[in-house]
Order: sequence, then structure tokens, then C-alpha cells
Amino acid sequence: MKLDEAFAAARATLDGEDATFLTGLRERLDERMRVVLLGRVSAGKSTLTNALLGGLELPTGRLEVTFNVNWLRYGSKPSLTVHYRDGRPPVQRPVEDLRRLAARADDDPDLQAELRAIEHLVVTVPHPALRDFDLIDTPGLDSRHAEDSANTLHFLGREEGDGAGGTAAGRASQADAFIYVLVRGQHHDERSMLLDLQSSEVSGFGPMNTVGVLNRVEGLWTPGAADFMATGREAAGTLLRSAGLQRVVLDLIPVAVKTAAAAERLDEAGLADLQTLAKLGVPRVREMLAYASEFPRQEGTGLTPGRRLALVETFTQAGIDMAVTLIDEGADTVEGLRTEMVERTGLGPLRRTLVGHFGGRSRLIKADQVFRQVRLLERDGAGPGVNAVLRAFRAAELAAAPDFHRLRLARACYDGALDLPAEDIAEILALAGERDGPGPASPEAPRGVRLEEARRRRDAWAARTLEPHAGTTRWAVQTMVELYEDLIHLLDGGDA
Ligand SMILES: Nc1nc2c(ncn2[C@@H]2O[C@H](COP(=O)(O)OP(=O)(O)OP(=O)(O)O)[C@@H](O)[C@H]2O)c(=O)[nH]1
Ligand SMILES: [Mg+2]
Repeated sequence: MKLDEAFAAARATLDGEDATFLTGLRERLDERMRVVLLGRVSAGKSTLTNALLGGLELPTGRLEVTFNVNWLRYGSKPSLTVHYRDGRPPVQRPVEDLRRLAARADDDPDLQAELRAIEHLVVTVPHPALRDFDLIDTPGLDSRHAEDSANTLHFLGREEGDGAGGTAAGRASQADAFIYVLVRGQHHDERSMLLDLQSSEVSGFGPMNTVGVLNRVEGLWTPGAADFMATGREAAGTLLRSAGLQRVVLDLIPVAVKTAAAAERLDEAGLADLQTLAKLGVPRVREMLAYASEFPRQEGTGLTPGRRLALVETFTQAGIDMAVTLIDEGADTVEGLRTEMVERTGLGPLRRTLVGHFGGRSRLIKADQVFRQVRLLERDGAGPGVNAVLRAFRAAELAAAPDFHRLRLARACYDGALDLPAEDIAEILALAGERDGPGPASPEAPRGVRLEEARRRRDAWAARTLEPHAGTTRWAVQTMVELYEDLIHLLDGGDA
């Protein structure tokens, strides 16, 4: 209620494009959260989008592919709408045009000119995953063609050479949250790109609204050590800690994206091929898979070389091993095999993180982004009405922020990332709301007693901020002080 009044008051002080912009920001709070896939060229963003949407067919490929921003929304029927840069009205196109309109067209100058006029494509898909949030696939951030990357940066409110000029609407970011796709084995490059994104280029890019995906984990597969996902999880954990990525992404989830996309598209013919292979026995299949290029040339598999080539190209060696192992363990239907593979490739865990982390906090995440966009107006010297919006927002933001810190603290405990004794961990988890425990967080005790206890604990943790703790532990100790401050404020009848 208060927020709407504040927005209305703010709008009254603005006119023209700024007023429309503010109206749009208010509406955005009630729309689905916008989750944007970011990463380098060929990181696997489009393949992951297709996998998340259960076998959609956005163009993917070895060379740079995605040219425009593709905005995927829930809709009861598939549809495709083209939005143009020059402000002309959007145009509906047959869904079959998606392949043509989403990919670069270097060998067709007329088509490439048409693509250049496009601001973004909106695709509606009747997939349940899109009930929680919109998914937005973007061109790679380091395209050698620059133009494609500029399409992504424009969407995020940054344009080369745009500087401080232009209207607030023109400089606004359309994104609420991010999935950053990293390629395994390139962590020095990835680290610098992530830090760049966080430091300047992208509004509000950070752990509160960013989940990392470590792709190409199947590259860790060898015929002798088949559990490559376990190795992938270790690699992700090490990368998260050692490269300081924790300051940028909430979590780094290993996903064998290509295999997951193949599993989502599995059909009866694919299952039959994999069953034929499984009859040879898992050890024999692993032996045959040792060299991908040799696989189509193997004798006595019961499959044509063409089928074997298709299998290894869609599933990868690791994926065939995974499928054959699961069939050997009893998976015998398309649905059964798909479900298991989606789980083991990391796609299932990723989906749960997206729904659990983004879904549950979408209001907070959206408010945070919208708040940042409102500030673009303030910088232009807009009047007191805009300041009223800012104040209303700040109050809402403060009320919600501890949730996020609690979440991160709990994660750090679960990950074993804190160098603290067990009783401290227990206290942290209790204050984070993860576990019941005695102490000031417990609502059982009388308010006065809790208040006194909270002050004592706050002072105890404050004294410990002087201890020489390393990174995450230091952050946790400081955050405990802040959370006790919040609690004291609350118990003290603060005006929150
Ligand atoms: N081996 C392997 N290849 C993958 C994986 N994920 C994607 N690829 C392949 O990598 C290539 C690039 O994938 P895309 O999904 O088009 O990558 P993108 O990030 O959308 O690339 P741009 O749109 O050009 O920025 C394709 O040939 C994919 O099949 C993976 O997990 N393992
Ligand atoms: Mg792409």
C-alpha cells in the first residue's frame, strides 16, 4: 500500500519518458522475476536454456551462435514476438522462425540486417519451469563480433560509449537475477570476467541474485573413473573457495549440460540404442568409449556407425557411460532413464537451487533491482517524490535483508567453510533460523531476557571481530554481530 502511494507521488513529479519508466518499474515488482543467463561465448548458455525447458530448440553450436537476447516466458501456447530497437510496434512471427531469428547469419547479409534491427525476441513456452521465473538467454559477453555482446550489455543497461548520457530508461537493466555459466578449466579468465561484471558493468550482479553453473564437467570422465560428477563437485567447491567466487555467486553447481539436454530429449529410439549397447556389459562399453573418435568405428556393437556417431555427439562419452550404467542398474523406460540422468547430470540439483533460492526470494531480489533502477532517476536530479520512493524501498529492503545473510551463513556452515568450533556453528545455525536452540533467537523466552542475552552475544561476537580470521570466517563473525544488532532492534521495539 505504502509503496503504491510512494510510487504515485514520485510519478507526479516526473513527466514524459521518466514517468513511463517509473510506472514500468512498479509493474515489474508484480511480474515474474527475470533470470538472465550470462557467460562467455560457447559456454553452453543456450544448451542449458534448452535443457531447463525440457528439450526446447534454441540454436546452439561450436561457433558463436546466439545473436539476440531471447526472452522465454510462460504461455499456454508457443509464440514468438519480435521487439525492435527503433520503437516500431512488436511483430508476431511463426514459432518456426526462431531458429532463423536467434542465430547469427554471417552468410546472409539481408537476414543479418534484419537481425540488427531487433532489440529482443519474446518466446512463450508452455513449460512449468517458467511458472517460477522468466529465463533470458543472451549472446556471449566476449564475442569477437562485439555487436552480439553489445546486445547483452544493452539489455543489462550498459552500452559501449553510452557513458552517463541518455535517459534513465535507456540506462536501466532489465535483469533481476543471473545464472552465470562457467566453463570448467578456464577459471583465471572466468574470475576476471565475474569480477568485471560485479564491479562495474552490470547492475546488482552478486551472490544474492547469482547462481553459478560449472559446465563441461563431463570432461573429467575417464573410462576407469566413471563418477565424474563427484570429481566435478569437488572441482566446483575448490573453485568457489580458491578463486574468491563466493563474493560473486551464491553457489557453483556442476552440470554436465550437454548430457542433461540430451537426457531431456531422450525418446524411444534413443533408449533402444542405449539398451542395445548396455547388452554388451558396462566394462566393454567403457572400453569402447575410451576415444570418442573411435566409437563409431567399433565392431560388433549391434548399432550402425551412424547411430553411434549420433549418440556420442548428443550424449558425450560420459553420458553414454551414465545411461548404460543406469540401464544396467534397472532403468528400463524413457521416463525412468531421463529422470535419473537429469538428477545425475546436475540439472535436477540446479533446478532445485533456482526454485529454492530465486523462487522463494523473488520479491526481495526484484525489489533490490528495481531500487537500483529508481536510483537512475535520482542521479538525473529528479525531485522529492522520487526520494519518497527511495525511502519506502529502503525500509522494505532493510526489513528483508537479514533473510539473505541468514541464508548465506547457513550455507557456510553446511559447506564446512567456517573455521570455528562446533558450539559457534550451533549458535550461528540457531540465529540463522536453521535450527532450534536456546538463546536469544528462541521466541519462548520473555522479551527482556532475550534482549539482554542478545546484547551479551552481540558484544561477545563484536570482540571476536578483532581475532585474525580468514575470509569467510571473518565475514561470518561480522555478520553475526549485524544479525544480533537486527535482533536487538526488533526486540527493543524498533520502528522497523
Ligand atoms: N562437451 C560439451 N559440450 C557442450 C556442453 N554444453 C554445451 N556444449 C557445446 O558447446 C557449444 C556451444 O554451446 P551453446 O549452448 O551454443 O553456447 P552459448 O553459450 O549459447 O554460445 P553463444 O550463444 O555463442 O554465446 C555447442 O556445440 C554445444 O553442444 C557440455 O556440457 N559439454
Ligand atoms: Mg547461445
